[in-house]
Order: sequence, then structure tokens, then C-alpha cells
Amino acid sequence: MGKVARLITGLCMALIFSPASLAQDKSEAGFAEYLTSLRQEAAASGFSPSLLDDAFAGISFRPTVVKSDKNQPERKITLDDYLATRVPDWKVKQAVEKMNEHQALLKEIGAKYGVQPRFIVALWGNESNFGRIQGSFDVLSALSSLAYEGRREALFKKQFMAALTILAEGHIALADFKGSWAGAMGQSQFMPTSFLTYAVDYDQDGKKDIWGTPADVFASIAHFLSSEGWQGDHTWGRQVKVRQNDALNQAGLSKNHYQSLDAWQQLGVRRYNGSALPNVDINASLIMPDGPDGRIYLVYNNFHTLMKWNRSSYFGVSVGYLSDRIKRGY
Ligand SMILES: [Ca+2]
Repeated sequence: MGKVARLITGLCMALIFSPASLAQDKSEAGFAEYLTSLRQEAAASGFSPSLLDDAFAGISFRPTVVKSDKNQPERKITLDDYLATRVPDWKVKQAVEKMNEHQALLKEIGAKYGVQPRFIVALWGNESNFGRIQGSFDVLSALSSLAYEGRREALFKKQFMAALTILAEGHIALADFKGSWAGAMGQSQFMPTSFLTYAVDYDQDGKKDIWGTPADVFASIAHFLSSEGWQGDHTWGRQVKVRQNDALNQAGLSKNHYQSLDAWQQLGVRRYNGSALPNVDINASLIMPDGPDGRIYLVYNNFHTLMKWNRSSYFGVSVGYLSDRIKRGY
């Protein structure tokens, strides 16, 4: 088969089998019908008619949300580029300023949950630029549009119902119920189900306000981490150098292989500056997000907690990296 013929066959196959091409048929009229059934389900699970009247009155189909969901980029950039984008110098500088600004509160909350404040601030900065970029999409419209689109209906319907619960509990006014196009909300960018599990009303005003109350934001982030196994007496990991390929061959390439720092030391793994690994009794695994030629890290249990926040190893490394730079003061 010639090259062009192969290309055309490939395109036809893509058109026939791509769920995305089917989803383009979804219409606004269909969305109205979908909302009717969604409302019936919500009523059946006990939400009051008055809450549903208010909530559904403001919902509209958001094709841009669906478009954003379909156009998520494949990972093409390197970790170096990712870190430069996600953790620019200005963000480090602001993180240090925010640490100072909220010092007493962060210290108190960090002690309560067993989480070092620099990790709370690093997640806060990474998720929303310290609260400045929270997303301006109507949460209910975004989630119902994504559910209607259909590829991940069950997931987004569950988030939609959780969002209704947040409204019913009175944590946020309907007019202020905003988030990212994917439904991630507030300064911690929690999805609604995460909100219900982890959000905290730290200042005890009756509202878990992750949109506007720093105490609630910090405590919610810390509560997530402590609930997911954070160890406040340990850090997240460190960038290393590997002196012999043996280390990579024997252990690094087998995923999630945990062993002591001493064992890694024996295999020729060193701190990035070339000196010996710390003499600490802790297990670590070796990760190479860009393969053996890219940055290599030894990561501890806390890194895996960060991966529960976001499954991207790039994300986990960027949070750890920002926290390290906060610790160094820039
Ligand atoms: Ca509160």
C-alpha cells in the first residue's frame, strides 16, 4: 500500500472509531434533555426541590469545556521545560513572601496536621498561583457538560452530585461557585469529591471556604496530605546522580522498587552534588521521569502522597522542587 493510501485508510479508521467524532453530534437540545434526567436523579438522591430549582436555573451547556477536555496536550515537554514553566523564579519569590506573610497560621496548621508548611505553600502556588488563578467556569455547568459529553459520564456525574452536596451544605454561594473547566475548585483546586473528603472549616465559621479563606485553604491541603500518609519528619526526595549503570539496571528500572538509602549508596547513587546520600534509615525508590538521560530522583513515601494528589510524576517533582527552593529561601 502506498503512503498516501495508508494515510487515507488511517484517517477513515480514525473517523469511524474515534469517540470524539461521535461526541461532536451532541447538541444543545440534547443537553436540556440530559439535564432533566440529571435533575430526576438528584431529586431521587434527596436534594430538595428548592435547591435544585436554584442550581439548575443557572446551568448551561459549555462546549468550550468539552473542547478543553478533548484537547489536553499529550506530554511532549521535558521535565526541565515543565519545571521552568511551573516553577519560575517569580513564583519561588512569591512563595517565600507568602510563607512569611502567613507564618504563624502555617506553623499552627502544619503542626496540627504534621505537614511542613513549605509543602502546603508549594501546592497552593502550584495549583492556583496562591489563590490568584482559580478558574471562572460555573462548576455545575462545567461538570454537567462533561458528563453529557459522555466519555467519562460516570466520573463527572459523581462530581456533579458532590458539587450539589457542597451547595446544599452552604459552603459557597451559588453565584460564587466557580472552578476550572474540569471542575477543580478554589485555591486548592479540589474536585468536588475531594472537597467532601478533605476540605476543612479551620476558622470555624461554618463554611469550608477553599475559595477565599486562607486558614481553610491551608488546613484543607494539609488534611489531604496527612490523610494520604504524609510523614512530617521526612522530606519528599532528592535529585541524585547515578555513578554506575548497575543501579539503574538492578533496581531503578523495576518500578516502585523500594530499598534503603544505604542500599542505593552501595549501588553508586549519590546526591546531585556528588556527595554521599544522607545516613537516614528510610526507604526510597528511584524515578527517571525522562529516562536515564534526564533528571533522576530518589523519592520517599511523601512523594507517593503527592502522586495521590495528581498522578503525574512531573507534578510531584515540581511541588517537591518548589518546596526545596522555599526552604533555601529562594
Ligand atoms: Ca471557614
